[in-house]
Amino acid sequence: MKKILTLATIFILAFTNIALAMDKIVITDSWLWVPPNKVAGAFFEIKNNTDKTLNIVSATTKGAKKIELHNHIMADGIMKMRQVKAIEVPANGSTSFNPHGFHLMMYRLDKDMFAAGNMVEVNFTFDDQSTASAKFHVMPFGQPMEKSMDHQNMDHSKMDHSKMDMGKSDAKK
Ligand SMILES: [Cu+2]
Repeated sequence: MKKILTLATIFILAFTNIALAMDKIVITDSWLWVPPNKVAGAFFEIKNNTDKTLNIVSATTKGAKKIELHNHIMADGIMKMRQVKAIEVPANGSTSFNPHGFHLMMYRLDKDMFAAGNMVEVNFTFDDQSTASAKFHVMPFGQPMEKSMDHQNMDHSKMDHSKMDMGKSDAKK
């Protein structure tokens, strides 16, 4: 009996070690592009393998003087960009950064480092002081999401298509 218990203990310890060996934070599909306005937008998936909610509170990279955390929100039918102080990555969950939602904005870029085809390393800091880093692939602007709107347009244009769709198309027939 004692032997069985010992074996069980060894098993539990082995599993614990596997769990500890797994990265707390995993960042995938990380890419960025530099629209004509010279402010880069960066996008990725981030997975939190811990039992605690983590909040991204800052990001830095060589070659950009400043990185802001942004979100896109709909206000009165218009898509607007907002700087946010932190972005949550739920416990044992993930958060998606994409051109239509959360994203990083990088300002005052080193043109050479941000040339298409390069890799740019970004370092993240979380609210528990832990850090993570990932390499971001610099894509040519307009790819791979040719149909997505660039930041400049999103910032200023009135995206009130939702209003147009609400019954008015029938009235015009
Ligand atoms: Cu933005």
